[in-house]
Amino acid sequence: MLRFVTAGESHGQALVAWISGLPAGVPVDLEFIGLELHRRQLGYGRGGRQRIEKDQADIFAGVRHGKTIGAPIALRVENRDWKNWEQALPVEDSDGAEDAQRRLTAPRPGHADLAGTQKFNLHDARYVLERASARETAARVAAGALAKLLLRQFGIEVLSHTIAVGHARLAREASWEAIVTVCQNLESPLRCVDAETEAKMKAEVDHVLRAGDSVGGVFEVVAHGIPPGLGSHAQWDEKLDAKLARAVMSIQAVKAVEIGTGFANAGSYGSEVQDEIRYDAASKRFTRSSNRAGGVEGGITNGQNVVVRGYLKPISTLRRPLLTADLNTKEAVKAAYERSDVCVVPAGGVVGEAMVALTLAEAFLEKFGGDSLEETRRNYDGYQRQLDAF
Ligand code: EPS
Repeated sequence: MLRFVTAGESHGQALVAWISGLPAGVPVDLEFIGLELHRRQLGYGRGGRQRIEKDQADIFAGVRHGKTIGAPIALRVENRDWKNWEQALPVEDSDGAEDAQRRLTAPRPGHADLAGTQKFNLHDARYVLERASARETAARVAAGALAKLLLRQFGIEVLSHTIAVGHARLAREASWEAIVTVCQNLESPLRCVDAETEAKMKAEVDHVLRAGDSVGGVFEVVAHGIPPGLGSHAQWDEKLDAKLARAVMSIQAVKAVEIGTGFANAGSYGSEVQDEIRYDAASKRFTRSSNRAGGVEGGITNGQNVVVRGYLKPISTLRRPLLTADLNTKEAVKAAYERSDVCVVPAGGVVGEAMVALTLAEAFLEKFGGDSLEETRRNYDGYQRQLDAF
């Protein structure tokens, strides 16, 4: 069973990820993990923090001589900003430590600040926001890179692109080749496949930067090379679309998830929505005329690309803050402002890739099993022969 958890606060010493259940013998390319972490840090509209951090994963368990050994993997991503926060967030208490605390008592509407302080009975939102922060997603991306390395052994790739920022939206479908190309271009400001739309997206970011506001958008994660048959229709909690929705919804600031063209499908007729079935004799596989289902039917992959969209609300930290009530005095005040990003859609996409890769890797290992990569491969190859003979 593939499992992963993370620990760490935004301005603590480090973020930590623990991932368990990968078979032994998966090659671990540290450069690739570093590249994934770098990709998450990019994007037009990021704040000053990304100039401080240069994320790298330090693996200290479960990988030896460049391969997984079947043991739990533990890794650490350092927070370089910690040196500026050691006094504010010390592990041990000491006399006078209170004076160095950076309290936040004006909860930001839309953030975990208020609900978290009430839940944990804290009269300072600092500890809540430290863990609610999207900085945590660096650890998810490192874990997701390991899932991608497993999937890659079977020809599966997971990438993402930006399809909307604020009011600017990509009006056409993107081919897999175009998504690959835009992902390879690390200079791409918003990872949008269409230059004209990207210029409009940049203008949306410029507008909120000037206005002291923030802007959300939509990222699309696409998984390519997925065999039919991952997930199951048989039980509600085995449905792959449900697992994908949960995984992507868990990303900070995501408030809606769509599989394929799910939202538009609800307002269309059946004949306009279902993807017609064809058979390709050369590859001995069933194909489709379109992919509005996003590669999942009945909770099972159908062999088409798996397409999952995450809808990000605008970030809740605003330079021109909204009104709130102070946690202690209960008086009306302006919400707290701390240095922050104004748009994180491209970064959200990279995190979406990690969450989709982890979910697909879990489903893949559920279907094919295997304690070693060789055993997983034998099972996978046997299934491909079954499909050939179907
Ligand atoms: C975040 C606030 C900002 C972001 C941070 C997420 O951090 P800071 O308050 O230190 O400037 O930069 O994201 C990251 C540090 C990151 O690496 O993604 C928040 O409140 O969610």
